Amino acid sequence: FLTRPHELGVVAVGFSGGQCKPGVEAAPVALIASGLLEQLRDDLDYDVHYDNMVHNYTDIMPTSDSEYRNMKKPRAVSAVTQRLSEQAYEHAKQGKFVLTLGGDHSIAIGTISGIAKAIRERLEGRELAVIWVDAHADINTPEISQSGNIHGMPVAFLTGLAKEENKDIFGWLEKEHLINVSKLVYIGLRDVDREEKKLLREHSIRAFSMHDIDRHGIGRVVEMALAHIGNDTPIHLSFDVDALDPQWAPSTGTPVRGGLTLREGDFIAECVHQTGNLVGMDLVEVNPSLETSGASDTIRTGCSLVRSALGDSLL
Ligand code: HAR
Ligand code: MN
Ligand code: MN
Ligand code: MN
Repeated sequence: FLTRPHELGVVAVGFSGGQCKPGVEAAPVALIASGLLEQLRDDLDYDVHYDNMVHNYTDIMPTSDSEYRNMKKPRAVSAVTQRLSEQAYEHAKQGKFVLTLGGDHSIAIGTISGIAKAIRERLEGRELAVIWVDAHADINTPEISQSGNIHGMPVAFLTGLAKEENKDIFGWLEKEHLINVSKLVYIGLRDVDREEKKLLREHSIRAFSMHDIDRHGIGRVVEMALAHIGNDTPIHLSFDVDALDPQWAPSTGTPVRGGLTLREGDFIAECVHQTGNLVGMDLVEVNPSLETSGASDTIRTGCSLVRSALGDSLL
């Protein structure tokens, strides 16, 4: 009832402005060229709604974009995510599953805000839960960020921990776009900044680090994550490919050793699919121009994660 089961809206976002390494904007083309959408259509029977373009939003790029509150390229990231928010909203409002191929993780400000708003409208005020699979927490507010890169901040803006009045710099985010910290769960964390840890503790945010996965096993961790969210809650899966160990996903901007195996990543996605409550997914931070010998492996990994979230490999 949460989505029309086989209607899939795909948004390809060729955007890299949330961080400093070029190349991540080429990921959607690489993922699609490797046959991902045909697999979803032919093997998994989705009715794929794709506008056949990689959006880079050059038409709305600001001409000047100086730092603001310590954020790099704030106007560009704000404009892109605002437009993406509307695209994701349109798909989700029609009951389609929203699959977004990034791009860096700043784009989640757009996807999650748009889907959260659509879900509230379609399901009488229901709140969207988010499972954030990542080596990083991406919950820096502009002031505590060490880098100023907005891909390290999306969760802060989406939860309202970071706020800004200026409409050109995320001031377009309204209450209906935001998610509740109590409906947010992390899996895979292993590189969290000191000030971010403080925020996670202060707001009692449910987070499963690699340590927790080593201790309990991935099966128990996913079970606990889903139990925290509760039954009959619409779920968005925001999957940063750097959650996986660089062995499986070397071509990414900020790789961190000691990550998930490919099977653990796929398993998370499969279990979230099995709830029947998944309404959207982001796949982000694939950067084919880094570690070029590993690019094809990273792209394969990305495709596998998406297929798993859409019900592949379940008998
Ligand atoms: N925490 C660091 C920062 O704020 C690194 C963030 C890296 N982020 C991503 N997305 N790759 O998870 O800059
Ligand atoms: Mn259709
Ligand atoms: Mn991330
Ligand atoms: Mn990350």
